[in-house]
Amino acid sequence: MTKSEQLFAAAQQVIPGGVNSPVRAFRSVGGTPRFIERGKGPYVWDVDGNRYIDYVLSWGPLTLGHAHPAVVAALQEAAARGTSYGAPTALETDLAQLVIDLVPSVEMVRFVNSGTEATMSALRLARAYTGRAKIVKFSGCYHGHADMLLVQAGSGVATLGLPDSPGVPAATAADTLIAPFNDLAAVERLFDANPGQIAGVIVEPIAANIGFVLPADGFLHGLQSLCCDNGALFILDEVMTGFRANLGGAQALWGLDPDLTCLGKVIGGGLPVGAYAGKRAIMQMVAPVGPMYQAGTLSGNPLAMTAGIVTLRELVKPGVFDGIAAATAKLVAGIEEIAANHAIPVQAGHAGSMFGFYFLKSPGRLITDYAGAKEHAAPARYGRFFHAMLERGVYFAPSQFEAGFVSSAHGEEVIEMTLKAVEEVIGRLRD
Ligand code: KE4
Repeated sequence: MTKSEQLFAAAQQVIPGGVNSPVRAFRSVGGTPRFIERGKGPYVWDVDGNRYIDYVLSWGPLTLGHAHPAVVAALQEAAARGTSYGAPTALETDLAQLVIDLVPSVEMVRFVNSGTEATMSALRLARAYTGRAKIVKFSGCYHGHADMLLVQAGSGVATLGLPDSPGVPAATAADTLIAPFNDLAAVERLFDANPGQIAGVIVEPIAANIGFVLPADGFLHGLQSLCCDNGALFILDEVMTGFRANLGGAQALWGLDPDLTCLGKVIGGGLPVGAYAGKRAIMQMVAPVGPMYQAGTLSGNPLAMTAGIVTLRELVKPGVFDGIAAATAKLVAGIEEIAANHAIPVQAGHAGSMFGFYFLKSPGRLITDYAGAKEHAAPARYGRFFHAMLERGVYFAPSQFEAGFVSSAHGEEVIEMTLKAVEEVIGRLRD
């Protein structure tokens, strides 16, 4: 037995499925999850000493790669002053200001401890601000595991093929209305059928929890207009796309002006952070200024703030973000070229430093929403690809329904090594 196998067996005795987040369990690709011992730059090493080029990067946060020297040094210095005070610090103001400076629509920020808390709180705020109860989300989009959002969700729910989670009361789910991603007419019908009842529409600007599906032209601006016309809040869940699709998030890339934005991942630099943010008039509803309650023992934690500040300050340095975006574009173009040379149908996409690709059952750009991903993707082929790449030291997401990420530490040589492994593997994928 490998050490990962031994550790996995032990972990399953005391932790459900041996993991603290389902998608880590390799359930959809099979095999034993690799237990990681350390990371540095673009690499992680498992407990058996195997090195991998990491394109999971903790599911997005590590835009500077693992153990960036500036982040580690700042955390060591901050920890020596104490790890948490339960009282305000200047660090929270500094990170809030960085977010406000970078994300066009944001005027105020509230920090929480995860993306789930961010979206959950943003929706409570939308309901408080509008006095309405219903929300709209999109099938396959994943906004964390709050009850009202675990309705036709993506990510681990899609990976495990779960219908919807038991334990979510029907009454809760009843206020969550669903539309297909990229289907503006369906949202218009929901507004017509629920006049004056919809508090907000929440959407991932890129559907990256069903793999990687870009918005159709006009879809996001259409949603924004529908919300404005119907008195509902337009909420962008940029937990994943924030500081990845573009330095200012997808809203900067496509010129959107959401009422609220949910953030996480990158702003914590690998420590637990989330945030909900947006227009001042709306954010002033939040306690203690306003009546909408939300709180958290470790919200704005000085270590998490420190890691987020250092990460964003590094990311905004000239050429850093553009360098990661160029490496990402080169990776995706290489995968597409190799697949085409071997007549293996794939559908790939990228935006800034995030990407994704589907192995398809037949050629064409077929996938525009969750139903399309389930119909046209070939997850068994992806599983074979995943393991063949793992054997060659490349760690992609252990699920066809997840996106991939590149960091500033993924230099030219690392991308070349990855594409060389893709070339070795992809030709053998024929069924
Ligand atoms: P967290 O609660 O996991 O910090 O964030 C939830 C969340 C919210 N919104 C979006 C768009 C997200 O992608 C996520 C979490 N992303 C998944 C990966 N696709 C986290 C990985 C996991 O669940 O282990």
